[in-house]
Amino acid sequence: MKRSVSILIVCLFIALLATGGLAAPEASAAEAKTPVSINGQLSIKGTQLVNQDGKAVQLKGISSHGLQWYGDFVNKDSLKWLRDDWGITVFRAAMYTADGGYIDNPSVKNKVKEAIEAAKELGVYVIIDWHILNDGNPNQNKEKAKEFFEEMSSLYGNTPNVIYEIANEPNGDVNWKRDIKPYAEEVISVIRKHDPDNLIIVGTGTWSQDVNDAADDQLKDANVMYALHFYAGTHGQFLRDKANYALSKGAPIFVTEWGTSDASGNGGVFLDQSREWLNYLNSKNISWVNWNLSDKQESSSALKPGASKTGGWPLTDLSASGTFVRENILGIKDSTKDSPETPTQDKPTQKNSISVQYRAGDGSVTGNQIRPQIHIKNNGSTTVDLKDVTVRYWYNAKNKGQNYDCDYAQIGCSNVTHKFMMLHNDDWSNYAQNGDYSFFQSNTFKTTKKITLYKHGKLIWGTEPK
Ligand code: DCB
Repeated sequence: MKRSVSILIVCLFIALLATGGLAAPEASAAEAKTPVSINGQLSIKGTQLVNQDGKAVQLKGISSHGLQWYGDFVNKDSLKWLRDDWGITVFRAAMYTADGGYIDNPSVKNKVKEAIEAAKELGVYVIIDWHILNDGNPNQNKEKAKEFFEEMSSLYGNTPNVIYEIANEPNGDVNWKRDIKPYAEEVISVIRKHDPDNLIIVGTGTWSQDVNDAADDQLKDANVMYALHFYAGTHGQFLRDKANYALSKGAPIFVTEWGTSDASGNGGVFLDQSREWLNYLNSKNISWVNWNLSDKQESSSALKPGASKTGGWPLTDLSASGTFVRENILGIKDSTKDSPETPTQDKPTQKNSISVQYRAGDGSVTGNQIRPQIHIKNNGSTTVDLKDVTVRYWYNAKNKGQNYDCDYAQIGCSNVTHKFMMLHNDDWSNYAQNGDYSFFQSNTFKTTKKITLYKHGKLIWGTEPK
């Protein structure tokens, strides 16, 4: 009879060296990798968003709610938290034009500037969203839009952080050829006077669903993308079909807004449908931004009512939507799918294999130490000599010096040796400790393939990071 036997508990305690005294804070901040320091100037190749080296990138992040209502959630502290704890690479500043937004209250523009300044300091990309909605035809405030983007592009046209979204969601009696395309041509020519190359995203008809119309009659500019928006409870395969059509015509797509809710921003949440969408977007490498960062009492909001406006959110302050979105930005296991007792991955495929279970010894993700706790599990019936076995925990070292400590090992800490291996890894998703390849937040042991095992130096379990 075969039994699963846990043959070893190795608890590694790895403390990052304190930076004290050696490097000036400015110097270490400048060295830290950020999404923008790694990817630099973005551009379009075919339908794919690429970085300064021509490599495909998929940005993921979250949008503010209307800045005139929930602007308090947009500041350097909240964006820093989103970068470090959520792993966002892009943030969207949604500046409503109507409904008490920019047209009636131009000072809301200062919030956009604050978001851009913060994004520059933090090295994340930022979308300047001219959020038309009740004003469904962008030509209604075209002159104001040109004025606004004239200012934004002359202020920020030389920073690679900035992405312009010039018409959130055209809707109502509005037509690509007659209304949206001519508007876009005028606004693009204003932006291009000051900014020759940053991305410009153009909304499409029916609340940015008609990417097929844009694909049939594309803009000339080389770095233009078309906005596709969806709400998981309302829009399904028919809209993915439109996206496929647009891609087949060579039209690049950016999902600058999507929600786990229905199209009202409420209802649900619809996580199965959201998963289907995200699988689709990931399969096409399409960048996405979730709606929305606020504590409004509606299901699409990421935060529970009363949550802090400056980040630092414990997981208990995240709504169901916020929890799901954060996990999907980080690329960690979806906590709504598997109960801790029966992780689906806990079914090693190879016979007689050894596998790895892991839990986070320290749930706080921004500390100066990482504390992975690891089980090496023998799923077979033959004895494995542990002196032949190596386990690798993959993480991003922000400081040069690394310290190791063993808290506890079933076989005795003196029988565990360690070695730090430095690898060059320019995978931009790993810039934060939180985006560490092997890390995920779990109080219970779960099987993971992101901690690798070797026997005589040969990989026998898991998948190494690319
Ligand atoms: C878009 C808008 C966005 C809106 C969300 C959800 O509108 F770009 O501003 O956000 O999708 O509807 C919601 C907020 C609410 C707020 C409301 C009005 O979450 O708190 O009260 O805006 O400002 C869409 C998108 C799709 C469709 C309709 C709308 N659709 N819409 O497919 O029918 O009518 O707002």
